[in-house]
Parts: sequence; C-alpha cells; structure tokens
Amino acid sequence: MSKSVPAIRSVKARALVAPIPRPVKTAFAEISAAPLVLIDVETDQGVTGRAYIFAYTTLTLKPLVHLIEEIGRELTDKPVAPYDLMKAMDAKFRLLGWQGLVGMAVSGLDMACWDALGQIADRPMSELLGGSPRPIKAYDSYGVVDPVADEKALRRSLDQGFRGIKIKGGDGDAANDERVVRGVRALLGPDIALMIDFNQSLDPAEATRRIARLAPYDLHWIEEPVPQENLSGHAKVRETSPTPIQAGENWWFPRGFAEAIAAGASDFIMPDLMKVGGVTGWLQVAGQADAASIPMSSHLFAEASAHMLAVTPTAHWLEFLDFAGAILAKPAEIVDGAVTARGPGLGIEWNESAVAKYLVT
Ligand code: SMN
Ligand code: MG
Repeated sequence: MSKSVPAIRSVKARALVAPIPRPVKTAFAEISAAPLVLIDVETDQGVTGRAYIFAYTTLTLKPLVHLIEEIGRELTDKPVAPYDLMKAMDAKFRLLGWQGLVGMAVSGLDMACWDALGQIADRPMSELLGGSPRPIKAYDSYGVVDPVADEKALRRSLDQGFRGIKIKGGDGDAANDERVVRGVRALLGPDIALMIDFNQSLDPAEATRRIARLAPYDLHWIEEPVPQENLSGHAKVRETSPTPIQAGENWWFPRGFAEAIAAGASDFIMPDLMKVGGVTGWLQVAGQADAASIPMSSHLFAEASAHMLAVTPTAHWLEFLDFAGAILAKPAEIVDGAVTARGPGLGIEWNESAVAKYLVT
C-alpha cells in the first residue's frame, strides 16, 4: 500500500538570541549569546519539520528569516522530497552561488524537510537513513581559555566524561599559544585528546612556525590554521605539520569539499550541517570522506550531527558546543563523553516558553 507523498503547506522562520553556558572567544570575536533562526516546515500530514541555524551575528537574523520564508513560499505545495528540492534549489541559485545566507537558508530548509520525513515515519533520522542511533564520542568545545582561570570548567568537562577538549588559539602571539597549550595539557593529562582551533587567523608561514612550537604537547588536530578559502595554503601547512590538520566548517556544499580534498587541504574534515547543504549535502560529503579515508567530524548542531555521524563511515568526533540547549525541549545530552541521537526525525523540539523569552521581533 503506498501512502501519498507529504507536501509542504507553509514555512515559518523565527529569530532569537539564546543564552549560552559560557562565552566563546575566538581569534576574531567573542560570542556571548547565540543568534539563531528556528525553521518550521508545516506539512499536509499534520507534522511540522524543524531545524535551527546559527546566524553568527544578530545582523543576519532578519535577512535570514525573510529569505527562508521567501524560499518557503516557493516550496508551498511541493512534495517533501529533499533530494528533489535540493536539485530545484541548485537550479534556482546556480548563478548566485551557495556561499552565504542563501546556502544557510537552503541547508536549514533541507534539515527541516528531512526532520518532517523522520517524524512522519516515526523514526529517528539515523534509522531513516539506514543506520541506528549510537553513542558518538564528543569533545567539549571551548573558546580561548586560560589554564588557571578556566581550571574548574575544564575539570568539570572531564568529570562529565569528555575524552576530548578543543580550545582556541591565535588570539595572541605564539608564546601565548604555547603557554595556554602547555597549561591545559598539564591539567588534562596525556590521555585526553586536545585540539586547537586558529579560526583562519594565521598565514601559512606563521602557522607552520606555531604548529612546530606546539608539537611537544601531542595535539590531536590543528584547526583552520589559515583562511578557509586558501586551500593551497592549507596544503602547504599540512606538508610539514607534525599534527593532523582539521578544517571544513567553512567549506560550502559537497563541491567545496571535493575541491578541498583534491587540493590535499586537510587530514580531517568537519562539515557544518548549515553550510554543507543540510542532511542531503552531508551524505554526499560522507561518501567523499569514506572514499578518501578521511576521518569526519561535525561542527555545531550536536543534536542533528549525532544522527549524521551515526551513518558516516569515517565518523570521528562530535563537537559539543551548546548554542541551542536553552531553547530546545530535549537538548543533546552527554553520557560517558558521548552523544546519542534522539528521534523522531532530528529530535528537535522547541521549548516554546523559552523561545518566547528570547524572540527577536
Ligand atoms: C566556532 C565557529 C562558530 C562559532 C563558534 C565556534 C569554531 C568551532 O570555529 O570550531 O567551533
Ligand atoms: Mg572551528
């Protein structure tokens, strides 16, 4: 017996600024709250697909809401068929390109459509995709830290069971990076994976110098040492780096990863669901990573990423950076240092009273 294909009835987007457990300072800026856009895709089957995206700055909140609802109007009455919708969106935006708000909006809509399909099937997304929810090892993701001032927080991460910690570098000079890494490594001991994220702040020569200086501290990866679009610069740094290079949170859609992989830019990759083309784009990148034997981690979006890593052949680490916990009814939970995806669909449910509190109108 075949059921009718669900169709999109309407798309709603809402902007809010959610509180986060601790500020995240990068080489460029400090994030003290999370500007988010919540997406609701209402279907004709009584189910509403949900996803959220991270706007980086409050300046992009309203443009994203507007863009998502405008694209949503074009999707009204269309079947909830994310692969087909992505093809249609690719044709619509081919001459404009994916990078920027358009790619974020389309990725968010893709996630919400997949979530609707999961809810209609009453299955967690990882099951709908042919796998099953399983614990995915997670690292606790920090901004710039100070080994003394942040000792309590770091010890708490270990008590929660995290086996990996990521910190930021590049906010000061090389001596400062070394001071922080030495202190944090001493605090964590030798058995915890320690990653450092430069957030694109260095040039290849300076990155090479700093990475060599950090070699004694057994870092698990060096993230985005140079600007994301400088693929040959990544490859150059990687050539002599004693530590694996990680990147991908700022590469757009599957084609962006194909180019980065062809350039030999990185040892590891970490797509961001909101920049890779949602669930549909992630699956295509997971195939590329498997073919090239590249370990693949996630960026932000712990709830949805836990589903995706469960069906990623080279699944590596899940990033835990809690930007949406304050507005979700079932925030991602750390158990023994791992996150297990929950359904149905992506398992995203709004805590409407919290949403009302933080809404930006
Ligand atoms: C990051 C990106 C965006 C917001 C916060 C932190 C960072 C990461 O690059 O890897 O988490
Ligand atoms: Mg990063």
